Amino acid sequence: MNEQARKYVEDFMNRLIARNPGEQEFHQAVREVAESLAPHIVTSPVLQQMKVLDRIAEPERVVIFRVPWLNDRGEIEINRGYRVQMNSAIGPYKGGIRFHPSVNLSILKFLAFEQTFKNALTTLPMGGAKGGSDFNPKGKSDNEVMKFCQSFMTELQRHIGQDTDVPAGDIGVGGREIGYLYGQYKRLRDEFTGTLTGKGRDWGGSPLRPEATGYGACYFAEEMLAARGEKFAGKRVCISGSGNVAQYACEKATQLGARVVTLSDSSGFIHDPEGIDTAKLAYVMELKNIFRGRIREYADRYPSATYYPNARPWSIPCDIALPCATQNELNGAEAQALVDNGCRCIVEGANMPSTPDAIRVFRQHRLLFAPGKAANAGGVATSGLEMCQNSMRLQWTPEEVDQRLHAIMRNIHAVCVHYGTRADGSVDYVAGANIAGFMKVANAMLAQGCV
Ligand code: NDP
Ligand code: 2IT
Repeated sequence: MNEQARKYVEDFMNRLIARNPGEQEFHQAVREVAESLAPHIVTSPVLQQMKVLDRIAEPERVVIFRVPWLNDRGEIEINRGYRVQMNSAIGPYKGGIRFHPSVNLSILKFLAFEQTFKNALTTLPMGGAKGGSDFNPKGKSDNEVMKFCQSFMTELQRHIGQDTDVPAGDIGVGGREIGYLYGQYKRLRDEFTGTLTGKGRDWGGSPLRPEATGYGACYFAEEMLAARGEKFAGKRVCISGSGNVAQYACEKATQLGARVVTLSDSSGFIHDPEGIDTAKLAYVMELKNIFRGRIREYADRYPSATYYPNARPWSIPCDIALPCATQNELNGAEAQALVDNGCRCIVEGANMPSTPDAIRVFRQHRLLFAPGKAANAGGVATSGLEMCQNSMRLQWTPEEVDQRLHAIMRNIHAVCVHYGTRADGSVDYVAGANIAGFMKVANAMLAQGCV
């Protein structure tokens, strides 16, 4: 980056931090994008005059609301609900809902900001949003989760709609929660429309939406490997998380001939050197999705595995790493350990799982590194396909959805290569994704004037 671009980033970030004090995750996500774009913005008078990046970093609307509900003991509990409607330049607001005790405005603004570029990369007409609550679903009964979802939707329903804002799942929000949220939406609005995605297959959901994020990340990894003449087959893979994204990343990597050796949750990780095959993954899905158990129990069931409490899986030697749990779950020292142990490819299933220090290490060593906004876009892309099927009042076959998902991931890879190829021929997928996503949103904003 030249001096002029560096100064642009620092001035821009100083303004952003002053306007949004204390929002560390939001600052982190915006800085990465600003660094990728600065060399282009400083040579473009129109992008500067029209303050496109300044406008993209300011949410169009943020709604914050009280969510009161009655627990099973009849006591009142109070949570805070949010919806960050970041950008609607290329389509209705679109993005997931997260239920986790760590949820705050900074985390949801970083997620909504990332979502804006990710959705642009899919080529489907979707703007960027994110929402959620500091509600903790762990240890809650089905009845309590339903009561909470109904109260949350009682307020959220005024702010969303099939042509306005279409939420979906994220951490702590899966098929069960989408069902309760949709039931209450339909009851209050008296309409059966595609206002939420991730619905059940029998009531408007798209085939393959549950699988799409994990599958898509593996399709993206396949493209990166192919560009270097390599394949998934025979590779050792470390995955973090054991939720929706991790489960289907594990399934697809295994189908492609790799051996997945780790999974984790916020309490620790399991290492199974023999590999987490189809039967073992079926056990994990039952454990996590039905019994809502902990990954520790895997090691009780399979003696080939060891459980490491309070630790993350990045010390285990692997060829490919797929962080699929949460933001900032892979730091600089862990990135160096991956490199030292021979890992050559990191594909982010989660949103912003690698810290800036970790990304510096990956770049320095010219590793194949795919940022979440490109690699995990298969989830929201398939949500876009669900919206399309809902509008047509039709349902495609799993094969047709898979074909479209695969084509979308291949196309995202191609545009990252187009915008991110360095002078030495290697690909900076971070710059590629940021520039390609930005161009589409920026051009729409320029056409639509000062709004
Ligand atoms: P789930 O709730 O299904 O699973 C989350 C997993 O990550 C669990 O294993 C959870 O462990 C672990 N985890 C959550 N928070 C933490 C934490 N603070 N520290 C360590 N582990 C943690 O969520 P998803 O699989 O849907 O989401 C995972 C990631 O993928 C998120 O970053 C999400 O934003 C991203 N993503 C999701 C998409 C989707 O379609 N669902 C699409 C694109 C990205 P525990 O049970 O202990 O909390
Ligand atoms: O981060 C994400 O892309 C998601 N949680 C999926 C959003 C969606 O609307 O499907």
